[in-house]
Amino acid sequence: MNESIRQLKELVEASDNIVFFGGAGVSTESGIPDFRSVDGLYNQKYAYPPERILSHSFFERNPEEYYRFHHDKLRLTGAKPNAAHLKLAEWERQGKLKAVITQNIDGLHQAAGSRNVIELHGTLLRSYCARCRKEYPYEIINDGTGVPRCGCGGVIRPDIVFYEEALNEDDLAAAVHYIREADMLIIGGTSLVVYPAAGLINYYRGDKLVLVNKGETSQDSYANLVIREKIGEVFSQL
Ligand code: CNA
Repeated sequence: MNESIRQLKELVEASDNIVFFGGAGVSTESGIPDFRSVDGLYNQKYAYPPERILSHSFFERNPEEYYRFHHDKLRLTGAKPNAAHLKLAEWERQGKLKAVITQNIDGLHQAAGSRNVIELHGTLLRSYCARCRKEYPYEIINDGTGVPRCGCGGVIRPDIVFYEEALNEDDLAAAVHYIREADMLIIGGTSLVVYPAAGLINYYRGDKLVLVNKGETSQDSYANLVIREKIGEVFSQL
């Protein structure tokens, strides 16, 4: 175990009010590509940039093109939680961790056993009609092809937050609350460029801000401890 991981281990052992804030990098070791790594979705070629395809106006105007992308890249295909998801769930069971705040939409924190998960960008595990709001099991999108339609004629959509859409206010308020009250904030697997989610970390008031990210982020200089390694590999040593 290297020195910075040993420091992280000591901080975790001494805390009983940890909050974790994470992003797509938490799930790459489960086989789900992120957006901004070299092999991430933003570096693959599509007719439109992914930010555009994943926007509210694009979904409304081009549901066929949206669903081509969705079935190709967002379909859930049985990924399993990795050591990072599992360790966070274990800390929650031990009463050490109060909340996981995630930008991910893959449901892997809950699959690992975490209960208090704030999904800032929604989840692929729920879907509903964009016109009449009737709810549908997620398989109607995940196991289907083409554009899924409701009995009312509306297009069924995943319960994720598209670009141009607002985050759920209750989720945002809860995230602010947990971060503000946290003794230790661990940020992992996020490039910290998607707002307003990335701005939430400014609510942290403590002196145990730990960043675990493969690449550099704009917030590295504010952290008390920076570990530039794979989060699953790091957490498997804690
Ligand atoms: P991002 O912008 O793709 O950044 C990911 C960050 O994680 C990068 O800085 C990488 O260097 C880093 N990273 C990648 N793998 C690892 C690893 N194993 N260990 C540590 N760090 C790693 O993703 P963000 O989450 O910051 O951006 C927010 C978007 C991405 C949200 O809206 C998500 O919904 C969206 N997204 C989610 C998923 C998912 O649910 N699994 C997948 C892809 C994109």
